[in-house]
Amino acid sequence: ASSATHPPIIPPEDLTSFQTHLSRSTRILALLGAGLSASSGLPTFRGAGGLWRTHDAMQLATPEAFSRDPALVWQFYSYRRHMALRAKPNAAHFALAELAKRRGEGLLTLSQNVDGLSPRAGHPPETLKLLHGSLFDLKCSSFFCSHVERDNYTDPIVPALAIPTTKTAENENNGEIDPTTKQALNQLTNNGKEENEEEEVDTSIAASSSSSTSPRDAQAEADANPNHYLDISNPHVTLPTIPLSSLPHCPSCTHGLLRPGVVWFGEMLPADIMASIDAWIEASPTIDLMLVVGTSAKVYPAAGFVDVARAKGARVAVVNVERDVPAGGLAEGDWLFEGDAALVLPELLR
Ligand code: BV8
Ligand code: ZN
Repeated sequence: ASSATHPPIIPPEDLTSFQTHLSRSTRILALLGAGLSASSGLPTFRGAGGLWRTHDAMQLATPEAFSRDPALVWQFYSYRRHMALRAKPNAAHFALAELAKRRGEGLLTLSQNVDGLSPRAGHPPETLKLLHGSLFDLKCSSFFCSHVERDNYTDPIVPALAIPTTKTAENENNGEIDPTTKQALNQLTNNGKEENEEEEVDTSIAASSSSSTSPRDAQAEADANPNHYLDISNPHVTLPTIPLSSLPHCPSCTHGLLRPGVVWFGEMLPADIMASIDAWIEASPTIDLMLVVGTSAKVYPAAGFVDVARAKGARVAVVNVERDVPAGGLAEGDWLFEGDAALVLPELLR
């Protein structure tokens, strides 16, 4: 049964030993992954979430995919921005934010997530390192241009990326979404308001990605909700084709294409962020506790910080719905708390 229905059973002796250690810890490192946001309705990379339409998300999150088909990659990221904006931080995001407020420099949080939910939970930005960037940052894809935009919450960034609803799909013109539709316009004007005003469009977009409904079911579902976002993660739903000219362009240089401000596979993690993490690690000979929340800890160099913490004496506490533990497994004195982070973490950090 899914963990969300059965509250996790945390063995009392493990809870006590963990909370005793937490209270005595002065240097804590946390590594967060997609599992932390699973209860907020955002699919993880593994399992069903790893597919978007017929594409492996890991393949789309690459510079090669962007240069080969920038429109498809932008539709993938625009969809994820749309989902993340409609998702809400869950109890685990808030519990971590509260611990970070209490501990200040004593807790450094490394998040692999790009969904913006930890910042929206009020996690103090000075001790939150977004290792893989953010869906809401943009940067110019021209090698010679350094244009960067932070915290751009406009959804969609450009009218052509508006997620089609059955209505807009009707008056599609040459594959472009009609930017004059009310939905496309109020999306544009709705730039960055945290709580999007109730739009007439039903925003209950399917949270599960690439649902396997057949073309007929997808059409029936769309017909049943006349003003409903099409679930463009569903391969049976046609994806509008977008000409290059309609994609976001850089305002600073000779109109290079803007790209999502995330770190793709094969790309370096931001050097300034890595330097600030190293400075925190070097600031003391020991690390007391390594929290590993909702991540398979298989993506490097992020996962490497678990080994760094171990080497400095840290005991490791894993929070995961499965027995998905970092490479090298658990050592004597480590903890594995099996369950949904949204249910387990508030308990642990109380
Ligand atoms: C680099 C942004 C090179 C984009 C992301 C072979 C061996 C070793 C390394 C490599 C290799 N081949 C390639 C590499 C390098 C590669 C890598 O590590 N690949 C892995 C797959 C082997 N790394 C890179 O490419 C990095 N760059 O190495 O550069 C270089 C070096 C020098 C000079 C130039 C270049 C860049 C990596 C960053 C990629 N970008 N994200 C985007 O999001 O679109 S990574 C992306 O995938 C996420 O950010 C995240 O980090 C990762 C997925 O991992 P998780 O977060 O763990 O999510 P996942 O779905 O995997 O797992 C979810 C977990 O949660 C599961 O354990 C599940 O059980 C659990 N869970 C589910 N529900 C819940 C839950 N837990 C609790 N509660 C729940 N409710
Ligand atoms: Zn530029």
